[in-house]
Amino acid sequence: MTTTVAATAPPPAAPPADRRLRTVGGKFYEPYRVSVAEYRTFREQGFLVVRGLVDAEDIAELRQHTEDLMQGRLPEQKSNPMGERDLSKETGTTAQGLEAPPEHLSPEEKAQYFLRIHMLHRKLELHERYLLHPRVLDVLEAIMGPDVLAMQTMLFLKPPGKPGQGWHQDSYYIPTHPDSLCGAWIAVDDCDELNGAMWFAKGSQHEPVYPPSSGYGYGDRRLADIREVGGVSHPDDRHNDLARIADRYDQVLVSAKAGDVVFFGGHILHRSKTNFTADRYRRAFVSHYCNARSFTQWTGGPTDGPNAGAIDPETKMANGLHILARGDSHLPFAKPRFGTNCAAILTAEERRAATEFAARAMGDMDSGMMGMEDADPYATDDHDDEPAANTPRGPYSQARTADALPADVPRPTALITTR
Ligand SMILES: O=C(O)CCC(=O)C(=O)O
Repeated sequence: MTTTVAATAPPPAAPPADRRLRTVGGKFYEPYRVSVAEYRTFREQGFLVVRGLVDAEDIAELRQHTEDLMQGRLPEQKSNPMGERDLSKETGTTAQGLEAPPEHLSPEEKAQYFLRIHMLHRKLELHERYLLHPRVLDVLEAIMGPDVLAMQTMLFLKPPGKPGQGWHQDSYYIPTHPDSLCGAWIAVDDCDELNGAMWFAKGSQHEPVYPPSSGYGYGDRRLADIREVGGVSHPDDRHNDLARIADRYDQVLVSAKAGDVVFFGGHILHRSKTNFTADRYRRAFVSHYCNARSFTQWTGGPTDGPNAGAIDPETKMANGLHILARGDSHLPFAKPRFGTNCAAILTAEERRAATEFAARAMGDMDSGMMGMEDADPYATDDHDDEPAANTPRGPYSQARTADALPADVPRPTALITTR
């Protein structure tokens, strides 16, 4: 008797890294390409609004999630009942944990128990997925990347009547060196002046970060005449010293539709006000990122449990706690706990392939170019999209790899690869 052994099918080829990074939760996300105008807007005014970046299906998922969370319906909330509180004593920065509001309350009262919850991407798969949303990362990659480290998440529920957060700068709370912090604020509800949309002091991104006169906070203390500030984030301008600095700038209200995303750097002064409506929520999913080549000692929470050992004992570097979202880094980084596709799940080779930018060869010191030699000696138009019609195009510009050069052309010591 002969036994036929079925040949084992080879495992399916892994999809190319680019496609894998764009597929999150089984859904493929079309790339978003930032324009030059958007890049300039981000630099000039300190923030950028990208309309409709997150689609309606994702917003519906986020909204349903916030409703379940406010009603205490998530399985993760069940074992953590919240105590009764005097809600009138709470400020715009009072944060809750992953707790269930007291059972006996009405649905409206339960919702009033929440203003904001931080760092749920370390506990809930859904939050990790929105922290690593491919289209949000597309924008970050272009404006502050290309190497992007995902550090923090906050879910703002802000039901009717709840206070906003007064003037502040985000790098005061989350310092990175070099300072490259950037926030991405996803509107889950439409928002305007009445329900507490964000305000920005347009142009204040050029201000240093003002350090605290006491308590938690960081700032540019090396500047000779920097002022220490009190009351940062206090919603009443009379008690918030940053209000005097914000008053030097145009203060711009950023109304948004659900799915719009607001990007803002760590120095820009911004605030939100009370939700003055009786019946509209102002929910937002907010994440903070830095360039993955920046060093940070900011941990974002307890450093025990799964985080133990991620902090460098000598330098106190905490990069190893934060997720590499795009690109690569020579510094440590974490993998996503729930396995969301992002740069951290790629192999080192795949990451490197995506981050080889350009090469310049060390050339002849007598050439008058200080030892630097253009990899493509014929390249004369490194700014224009289209070269002028009469621009000489040499063999180096036409052949994109050294192998493709005609045999009689001298090989350059290095060739810029254009992808
Ligand atoms: O959404 C808000 O009300 C404030 C958000 C904010 O200031 C921030 O994310 O830094």
